[in-house]
Amino acid sequence: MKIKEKLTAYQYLLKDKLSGDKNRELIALLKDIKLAARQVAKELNSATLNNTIGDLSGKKNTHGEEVKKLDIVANNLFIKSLENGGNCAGIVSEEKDKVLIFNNEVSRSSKYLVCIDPLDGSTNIDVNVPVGTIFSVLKRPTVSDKTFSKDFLQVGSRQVAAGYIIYGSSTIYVLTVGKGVDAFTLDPVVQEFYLSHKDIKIPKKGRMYSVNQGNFYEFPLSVQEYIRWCEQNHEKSGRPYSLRYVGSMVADIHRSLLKGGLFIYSKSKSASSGKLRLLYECNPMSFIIEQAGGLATDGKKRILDVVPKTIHQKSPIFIGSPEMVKQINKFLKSRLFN
Ligand code: AHM
Repeated sequence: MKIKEKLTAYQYLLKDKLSGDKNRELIALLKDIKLAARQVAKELNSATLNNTIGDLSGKKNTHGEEVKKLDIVANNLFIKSLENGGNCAGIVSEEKDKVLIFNNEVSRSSKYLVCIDPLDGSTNIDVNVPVGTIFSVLKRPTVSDKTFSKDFLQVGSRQVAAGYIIYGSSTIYVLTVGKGVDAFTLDPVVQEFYLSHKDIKIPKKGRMYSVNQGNFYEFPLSVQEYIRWCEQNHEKSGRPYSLRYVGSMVADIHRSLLKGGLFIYSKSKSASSGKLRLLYECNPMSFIIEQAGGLATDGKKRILDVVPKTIHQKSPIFIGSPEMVKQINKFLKSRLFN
C-alpha cells in the first residue's frame, strides 16, 4: 500500500493503529522495544571493530546452545530498556532460564508481559548474515504486586502485539497489534523508524520453500514427501519450487511475508519438538503471518491454539502463504507425522 505521509512508528500507532488513551501504555512499551532495537542495530554494525563477534567461551544457554557475545549484549539492552520503561512487569527471554520479574514500583503495576528472543539467528552473526529480534506482548491475567511464571503460559491467540526487527541491509521493525501488519524502516541518519510498508498482505501462494534440507532423512515421512513434491517438475503449479534457507528465522520469514513462501522447521528423529521456541519465536511469527493473511501450524493444530506448558517449550512449525500451508497440511494429514 502506498504511504502518503512520512510518519514515525510512534506517530503512526498513536494516530492509527492504537489511537485512544487506553493504548498509551502499550505504545510506550513498543517504544521501549524500538529504543533497544536501535541500540542493537548500532552494536551489530560495529561488532567486528568492537571485538564483540564470536562465542562467549564456555557459555551455553538453557537449550544447550553456544551463546554469542552479542546474544548477551542484545539481551541486556532489551532488559534495561523494558525495565527502565516501566511498561512491562516481567519478561521471558531465550537467554534466561527463568522468568525475569521487574521489581520496581512502576513495572509492578504494568498490564503487560514480554516474551523475547533478543538475537535470533545469532550463529549467523560472524558471517554478516541478517539476524533479528522476535517478541510477543501478553496481557497479565491480573495486575497485582506479584507476577508468576504461569502468567506467561497463555495461548498465542491472546497476544496483544507481536513483532520482529530484522537487522539486514536495512533495519526493519515489523509489527502487528492485531489490526494487520505494518513495517517501519530505520533511517540511519536521524535514527528513527518510519512507516515504510503499510498493511502487508502475504501472497496467497509462493514458489519458495525454506527448510534445513540437510536434515531430510531425519524428518517424518510426510515432510520428506512434501519436499520431494516441491522438487518435482509440474508446469501448471510452477514447480519445481526454489529452496531458500538463510538459517535466520527472521530473514526466512521476512522473505516469505513479502514474496510468498513456506517456512518449515519440522520435528525430526533427534528433536521430537523441533528447535524453535513457542513463546518467543513460533507464537509471535504466527500472529504476524496470520494477521497478514497467512497460516501457521505445528503439523497437528494451529500454532496460536497451542497451550504452553513451560516457558521455553519448543514446537515444530509450518508457516507462510495460506495455499502452501494448506498443501503441506495434506501431506501431514495423509502420511505419518510421528
Ligand atoms: P537461535 O535462537 O539460537 O539463533 O536459533 C534459532 C535459529 C532460527 O533463526 C533458525 O530458523 C534456526 O535456528 C536454524 O536452525 P538450523 O541451523 O538447525 O537450521
